[in-house]
Amino acid sequence: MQVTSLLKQTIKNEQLLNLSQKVIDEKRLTPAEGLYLYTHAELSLLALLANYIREKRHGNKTYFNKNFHIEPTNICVYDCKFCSYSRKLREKDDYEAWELSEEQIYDAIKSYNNQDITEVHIVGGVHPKMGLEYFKNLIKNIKQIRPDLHVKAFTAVELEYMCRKANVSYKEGLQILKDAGQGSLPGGGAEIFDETIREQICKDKCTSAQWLEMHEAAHAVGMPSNATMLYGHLENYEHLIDHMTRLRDLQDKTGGFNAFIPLKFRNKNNQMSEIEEVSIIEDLKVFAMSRIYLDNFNHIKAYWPMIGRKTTQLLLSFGVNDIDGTVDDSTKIYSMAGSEEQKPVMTSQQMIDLIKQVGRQPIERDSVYNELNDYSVLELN
Ligand code: V47
Ligand code: SF4
Repeated sequence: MQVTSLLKQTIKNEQLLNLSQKVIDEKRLTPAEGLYLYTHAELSLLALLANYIREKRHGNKTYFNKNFHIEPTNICVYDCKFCSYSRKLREKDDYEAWELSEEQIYDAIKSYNNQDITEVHIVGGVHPKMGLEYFKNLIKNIKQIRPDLHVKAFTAVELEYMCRKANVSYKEGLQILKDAGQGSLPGGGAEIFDETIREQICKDKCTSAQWLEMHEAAHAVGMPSNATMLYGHLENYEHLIDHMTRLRDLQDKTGGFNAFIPLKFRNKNNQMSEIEEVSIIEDLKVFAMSRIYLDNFNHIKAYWPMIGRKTTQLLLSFGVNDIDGTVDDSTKIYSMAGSEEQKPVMTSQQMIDLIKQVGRQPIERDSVYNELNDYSVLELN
C-alpha cells in the first residue's frame, strides 16, 4: 500500500514519509531509523502506524485472561533503586515485609477451586532461603491441587539466583522447574539492558546478558516467556531502541517470546522518588514505538495495574492488543510504587466492558494465546 496523499500532505519531512512507507510495507526498521522515528515523529503519526499494524495483525481482537498472582515474599537480597516493594531480611518484623508459608500459598490456590481461573503468576523478591528445590516442590504441589492451572513463574533475576545457588546451568534449572509443572516465564527483571543505566538503577542483580541468556535457555527447553522494559527514569530513546533491538534479535533466534510489556516507572516510596513520572504522551509514544519497532513480537501488552484502566483503554489505539488479566488484587508491586490502582482487581465483566467501550473485541485467552472465549458474541454466564 502506498502512503496516502493525505499523509504526503501532512508530513513534510521526507525521511519520516519514507519510514512511514517502510512500516506500512512491514519492512523492518534499523536501530537508526527507529531512533529517528522516536525523536522526530508526532504522536499522531506513531499512533496511526502502530494502530495500522495492530489492526492488520489482530483486527479489533483484544486479549485478556483470568489470572491471579502469588508473591511468596518481598524479602530480597538485591537493592534496585526503583523498587518500592522489597524489604531486607533483617526487617522481617517490619509489617511491610512478608514471607508466605507453603500452607498459605496452597490455601491461596485452593481459594480459587470453584473459579474458572486459568493462570497463576508467581513472582517475588529474591529470598536468600527460598531456592530451586523449594520452588520445584512448591510448583509440584500447586499442580497437584490444581492440575489445569498454568504456572507462569519467576523472573530471570529470581531464576539466575536459584540456578547459581543450586550450582546448575540455566537449562538444567529450567528443566527441573518445567518437569515440576511450570509453564512459562514472566518478563520481569529486564529493566533497561544498557549497561550504564543498569549500573545506576539495579547494579547488583543479574546482568542484561544473563537475562537474555536465561530467556534463550527457557525457549530452548520449551518454555515461552514475556519481555518487559522499564521506561520513564534515567534512560533516553537510544536506550529504549537498544533494549528493543536486543529483544528483537533474540526473538529472531528463538521465536519464544509471547508478549512485550513496557512498564512505566512509578516514583512513590523508592530511592528514585525525585524523578518525576513521565506524561501520558510519553506512555502512548513508548507503546506505539514498541508495536512499530518490534515487528516479530505478536503481542504488545498494557499491564493495567501499572498504567491504570483509562490509559489502558487509550493504548488499545496505540498498538496494544493485550491487557493481562483479572489479577484479583493479588499483587503489591505497583500499589506500593504509587499506581492509581491501589486495589488491582477487575472482574471478567469489567475487563470485557473496558474493551468494548472503546470499540474492540474482547477475547479471553489462555497463557499461550489460544483463544478461549469471544465475548463480542458470548454473554458471560
Ligand atoms: O522487573 C518494580 C517492575 C517488574 C517498579 O510477564 C517497577 O506478564 C515501575 O515484570 N515502577 C515485575 N515498575 C513485574 C513484571 C510483570 C508484571 C505483569 C505482567 C508480567 C508478565 C510481568 O516490575 C520488575 C520491574 O521492572 N517494577 N518496581 C516501579 N517502581
Ligand atoms: Fe528485588 Fe525485584 Fe525489587 Fe529488584 S525489583 S529489589 S530484584 S524485588
